[in-house]
Amino acid sequence: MLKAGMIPRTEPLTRLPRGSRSHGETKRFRTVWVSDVHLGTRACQAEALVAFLDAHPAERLYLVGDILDGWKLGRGWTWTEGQTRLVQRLLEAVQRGTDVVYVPGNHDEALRRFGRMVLAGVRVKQQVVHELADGRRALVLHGDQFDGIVARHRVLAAVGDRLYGLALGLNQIVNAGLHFLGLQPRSLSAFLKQRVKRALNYAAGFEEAVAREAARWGVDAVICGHIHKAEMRRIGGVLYANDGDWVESCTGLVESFEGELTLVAWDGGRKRVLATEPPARSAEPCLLPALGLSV
Ligand SMILES: [Mn+2]
Repeated sequence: MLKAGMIPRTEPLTRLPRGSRSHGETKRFRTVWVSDVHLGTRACQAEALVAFLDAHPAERLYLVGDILDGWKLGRGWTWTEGQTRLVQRLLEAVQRGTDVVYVPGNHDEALRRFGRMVLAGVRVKQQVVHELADGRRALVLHGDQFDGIVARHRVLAAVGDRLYGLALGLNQIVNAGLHFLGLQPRSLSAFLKQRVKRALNYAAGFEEAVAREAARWGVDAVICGHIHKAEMRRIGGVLYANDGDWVESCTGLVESFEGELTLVAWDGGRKRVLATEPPARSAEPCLLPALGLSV
């Protein structure tokens, strides 16, 4: 698990007016986050991402992991002109004064060895705390760190499924015992069924595990990728934002100069707003404690 001391604070960005100009380019956003591009695979939507970056020039660009798919190296490696163009576009962003930060994921984990290094002007960070324009702090990481936690839930779910069958039979015996002792009967099977149903939902398990970790850090938000499911919602008082992917959904997260986050999709060359920040009052309780599963 991550250690508190390992997460460095980013240098706060200088507050600049909306549409600030630097290096001859008007920066229309304070920050942009993209992840799961999977360069080197056939599914990579490189051209779409180039168009997205052209439409969203930012002061800072976070590449939130699985940008380059190292797992495909030497085996089914696919490279296209569009992918070369995307690499050029990223280097252009550096030249245009964008602070490009690369947070490696599991498919480009070799880059994790370059943590704290600067490669071609791109800063490599294991995970980082980004300070939003309004002062809120957001933990930025790829998210594969939570696979183990979610996998353990799946094992528990499988075990739970077996237990459920057993519980149906046990229930009658237990309740007969409770009745004998003059206590209220309880539905053990219903309790287990609820647990199993929830644990089987991988995405929800992942999202909640990430949000719980962020809450442990005392940050206001967490921004990740990895599961290729763009999402922005409040989980237990933490704003969970997943910037999605560039193999299917073509989605990214942007921050305005006021510090407002918006989840956008690049749909046939056009921008479509997927989600804006939910108000703090719509906070939903974190469901993991209700499961009683320790993480
Ligand atoms: Mn990943």
